[in-house]
Amino acid sequence: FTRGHHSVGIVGAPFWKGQPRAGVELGPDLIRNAGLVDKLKGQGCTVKDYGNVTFEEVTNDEPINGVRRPRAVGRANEKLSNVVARVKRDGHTCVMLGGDHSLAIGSIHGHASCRGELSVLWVDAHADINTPLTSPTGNVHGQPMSYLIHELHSKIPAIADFSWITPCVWAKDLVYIGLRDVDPGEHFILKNLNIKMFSMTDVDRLGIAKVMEQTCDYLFSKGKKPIHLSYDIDALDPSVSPATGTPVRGGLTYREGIYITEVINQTGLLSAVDMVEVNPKRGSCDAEIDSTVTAAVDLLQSCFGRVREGTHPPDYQVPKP
Ligand code: HAR
Ligand code: MN
Ligand code: MN
Repeated sequence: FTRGHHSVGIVGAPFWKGQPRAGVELGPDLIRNAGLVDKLKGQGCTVKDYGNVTFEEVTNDEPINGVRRPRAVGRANEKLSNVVARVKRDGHTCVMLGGDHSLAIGSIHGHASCRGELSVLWVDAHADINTPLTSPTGNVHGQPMSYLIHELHSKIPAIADFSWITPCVWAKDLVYIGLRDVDPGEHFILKNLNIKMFSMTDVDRLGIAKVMEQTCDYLFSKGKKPIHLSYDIDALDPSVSPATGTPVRGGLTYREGIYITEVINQTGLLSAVDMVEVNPKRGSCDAEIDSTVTAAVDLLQSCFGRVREGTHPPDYQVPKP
């Protein structure tokens, strides 16, 4: 096969407590049941499935500094961080199947603990960079980047079970694509820290090809580092991925979404991927759930070398009659 010989390690994180809507914990098994492992193997990848992380029940998890379910979220991410670090130590590109986007804390932290400085590409309708004190909701899935950015460390209050988190990403090494629902505190942070972002307005103006060219030029200008792709399925338009907790109109088309992953694959630097916020309970029929799950699988296939033009083995011969 000419599509690259990726070694992929899959970790399921069936966790929902970074947001209030049940069902997102079903994401990992739905994505697996759609054939992810066999599809990746079919395109030439070596795949090891590490199974699902198990998370402890936490009682008496009252908010701290407005943060909801802080102990459950903190402990779940600490555990995930350790599992992702193991997957990276084993030499795989790590695929973390969520679960809600609070899990990016553990996924990026674990990745960085093994690989050092990273480039982070965050594909999402939302910036997920509220601090506990700017968050309008207290939901940690709207906050993960704030805990990870060095420049925001002084703005983070003490929270039980978050003390293990050490910032590991510089603001200059983060790029957003797909933004269209950003809170005032988040917008201030993005501008104040001069964080590179391509909102949907930028996708409209430039087209996705120039967005990806500029994304790669920008990230490489800061030095070639392992790429952590954090893909929230709500980056895609709700007509493509309706089964998600906080859909926002006017998102990426299926083709734009796939193109992003094709270009990232081409860089050869992809080191970890999160695929989060698939929530079957938010779909209103099977077709909506299928469309969302299929999109997640297709995006992951493109991350690992699937190309739309097709391919053939190097020794292929057209059969003679
Ligand atoms: N910005 C809002 C908040 O902080 C909403 C975050 C929403 N959801 C996500 N994240 N799916 O990407 O609560
Ligand atoms: Mn998100
Ligand atoms: Mn989102």
